Amino acid sequence: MKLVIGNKNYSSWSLRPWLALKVAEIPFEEILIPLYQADSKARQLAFSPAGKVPILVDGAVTIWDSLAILEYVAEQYPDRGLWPRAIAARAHARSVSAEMHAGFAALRTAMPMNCRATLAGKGHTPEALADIARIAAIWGDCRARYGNDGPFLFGAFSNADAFYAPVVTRFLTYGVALPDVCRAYVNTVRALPAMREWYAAADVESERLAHSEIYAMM
Ligand SMILES: N[C@@H](CCC(=O)N[C@@H](CS)C(=O)NCC(=O)O)C(=O)O
Repeated sequence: MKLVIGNKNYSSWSLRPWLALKVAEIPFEEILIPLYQADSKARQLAFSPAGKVPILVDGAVTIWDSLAILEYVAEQYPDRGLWPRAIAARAHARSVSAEMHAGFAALRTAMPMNCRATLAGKGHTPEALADIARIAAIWGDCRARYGNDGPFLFGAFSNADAFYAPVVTRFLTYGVALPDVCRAYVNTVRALPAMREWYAAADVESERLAHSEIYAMM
């Protein structure tokens, strides 16, 4: 399988399938196309007519949306437990993942993913804080229900954690105050070896994307 992704520092959608594949120990070839360069769109379009990353290519099959990719990988590797095994927990995990996939626009706008930056206090708009409160409620509910089974949202690592991993990076970058249970969850995700690998690669990327660096001094 080939996974086409964008800049590790900035591409929140790319982090989701990359992290799930790494944690599930599913081998893949990474193809990184830096975003918003002169040739980026043409290079993305060579893999998918949607022209966005991430894109998973598995032989003749191409999947070009993070949620669709994670569904595909979970079906191809059912033994990896990428969705919880119990039907009620699985439905819950899909609900919180879909809520992330389709929502939290205010958080995304005010706090673009920027792994290597330290922007404590920036982007704390009322709308972003409302999104953060909802995410804290989701995480708190998951940890209360499934915490006995492990340190992730549904106990063991699942696609739901992959979906919220970019939010974890945002909370760290923008110094978001969180209840203890959410702070512990942030630390758990950040400490994953795969997350450390992603951050280390983001640190040494040279591109600076103006549309993500919204708090940079002009
Ligand atoms: N809904 C898509 C969103 C994909 C997306 O917006 N990707 C961004 C990067 S994080 C992108 O490719 N932007 C480059 C462009 O639009 O040219 C998914 O879940 O994969």
